[in-house]
Amino acid sequence: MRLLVTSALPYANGDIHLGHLAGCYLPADIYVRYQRLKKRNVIHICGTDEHGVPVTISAEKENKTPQEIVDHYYESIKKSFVDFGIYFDNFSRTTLPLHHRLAQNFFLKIYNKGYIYEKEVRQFFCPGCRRFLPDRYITGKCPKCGADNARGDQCEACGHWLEPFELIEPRCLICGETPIPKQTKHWYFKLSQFQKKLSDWIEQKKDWKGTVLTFIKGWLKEGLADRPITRDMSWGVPVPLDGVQGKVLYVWFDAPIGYISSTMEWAEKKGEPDLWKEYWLDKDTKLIHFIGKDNIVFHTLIWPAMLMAYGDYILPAEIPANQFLTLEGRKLSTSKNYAIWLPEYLREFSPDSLRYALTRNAPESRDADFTWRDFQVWHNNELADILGNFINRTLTFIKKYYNSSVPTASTFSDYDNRIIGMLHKAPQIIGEKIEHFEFKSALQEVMKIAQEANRYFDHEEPWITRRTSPLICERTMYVCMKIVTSLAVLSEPFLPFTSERIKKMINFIPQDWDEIGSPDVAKTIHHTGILFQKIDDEVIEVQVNKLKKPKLNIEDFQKLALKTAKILKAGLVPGTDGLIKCQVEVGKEQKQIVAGIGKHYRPEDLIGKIVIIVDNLKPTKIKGVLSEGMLLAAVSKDDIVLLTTDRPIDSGETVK
Ligand code: B3M
Ligand code: ZN
Repeated sequence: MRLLVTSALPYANGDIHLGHLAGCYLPADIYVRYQRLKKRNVIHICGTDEHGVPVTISAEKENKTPQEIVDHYYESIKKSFVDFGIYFDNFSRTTLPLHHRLAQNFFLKIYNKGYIYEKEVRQFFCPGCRRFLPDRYITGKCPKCGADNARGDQCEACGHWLEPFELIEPRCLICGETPIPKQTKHWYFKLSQFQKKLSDWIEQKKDWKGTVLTFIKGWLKEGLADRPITRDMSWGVPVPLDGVQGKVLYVWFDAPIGYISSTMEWAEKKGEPDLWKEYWLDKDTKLIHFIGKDNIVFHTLIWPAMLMAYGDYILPAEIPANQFLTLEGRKLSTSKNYAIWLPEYLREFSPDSLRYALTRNAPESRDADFTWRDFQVWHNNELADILGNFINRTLTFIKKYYNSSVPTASTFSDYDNRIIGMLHKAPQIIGEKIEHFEFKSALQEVMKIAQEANRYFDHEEPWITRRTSPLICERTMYVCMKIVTSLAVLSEPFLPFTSERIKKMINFIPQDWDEIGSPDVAKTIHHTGILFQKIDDEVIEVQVNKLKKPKLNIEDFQKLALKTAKILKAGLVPGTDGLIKCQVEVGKEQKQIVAGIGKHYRPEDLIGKIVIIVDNLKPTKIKGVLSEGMLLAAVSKDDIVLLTTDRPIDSGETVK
């Protein structure tokens, strides 16, 4: 048996965030690491999805070419996966010529088999940009909830899926003009023809997740409609038909083919160019797609139908899709920049702490919420106090009292035997859970061992038996080392960096999942160290506050009346060493503003300066002194610098 594991191809238009990790990459990585420890034939395939409107919109927003955008994010995404310990056998890109060729051949083959037909349709055309607008290039009011800025395919506010023509007061996202309906031509995939075949196929998937099956059955019940698989754009895989120009394959048509092209690239790099065939053509391979909730319909219905239409390839055996992750109770949003971005996280914290939090609270069967507070509590009270503590107390004890050489034992108490029995059973219990995609509960089992271990250590009191009955102490420490050795392996799929550190500390590298139960134990302690440093409240507070900074609409910004003002008089507020009281002229008006700049400016140096103020703050008293506005300044760690204008200008002018 062979395992071909894929993770959804992330769009190369932004970095990876927490939602992506919890949705598919982390569970996939745990699964694959486990399978490797079981010595099974497994490969993990991924790559960036570099076509489609998400990429071209980002390019237009950032004033770059699509190529520049995908080049940048390909590198950045790839690196952050490595740093987070997500291991892929191949991480490809859908802009590779190999992929373009394969996607075009795929299209042609099912076209020639009669599964694709041409159709005239009406579509929005922007007179300003002189081009047809894909769904996501159109915005307007949602017909359902009335929210502004609904996209042409979905309203983010209420979640309603829609057609561009349903939008109220539609506008072009790029130039703002009102688009007009115009005739164009597209190619449709005959999805409707696969209704029966897909239903029969899904019928056999009784052990798939309930959430996934419910979703699929809903679609099947509504009846599958044919779907357009081309777009009027220039960025993408060109439609491979003679005389056709300016049309590309719809991104969701070419992206899943990326799983195959990435496997081909892997085989080529390995110097065995035909090896991919074993994985994609042989019925003895189990194809497993890890995906997030929003990708379910494409992977469970449309993609299998494409594969059925094509004919040769195997169909997915498992599609363990997760539900959504929310962040501090709110939906993650890339466009509103409301997320925790992986590269940013990794600059401050260790990968395993997040791997732990996201698995402990995985959205496996329902949506889950990530909070920084949980993250801190779990890191401190579980990783540090339970797992880290047990390993540290065992290793330091052996180092101190046995000169780093692990004692041996031959007779055991009932309690010892219970612990040893638990270790023997653990690989199977945990393994089964992982094989059923129950990662959360598998991790709980690992932590249960660490918890039991601490209880055992406390009960045995080796710090006492060391003097009263040395033989018992030796056997306790032997059993403790057995636990440490087991934990080093059992934790590997979940906490690979920690596992690696433990193995180094004990000079022992068990590599095989099933070997853990065997009597083998590390013989010496190489070094000791703290595995998890506690995370302080202040550190967490900074992160929580980062998320609180809301994004403003232009209307919000316009609420501020920013004005130029001239400082007429200035003096220290008596009894303070940092407050300066300024009389300022704002056009024809005069007002008093108190500012905390006394450590960086002398009052006399301020007189005559043109500064920028917030003119419409409610008057307030600072240390008993009236203040009717605010001076704007740039603030660094050890300096405060007032904002002034680039050229002389009158006071009272608008700043915007
Ligand atoms: N790029 C959507 C996403 O990133 C899409 C997945 C493709 S998997 C073949 O959520
Ligand atoms: Zn336009």
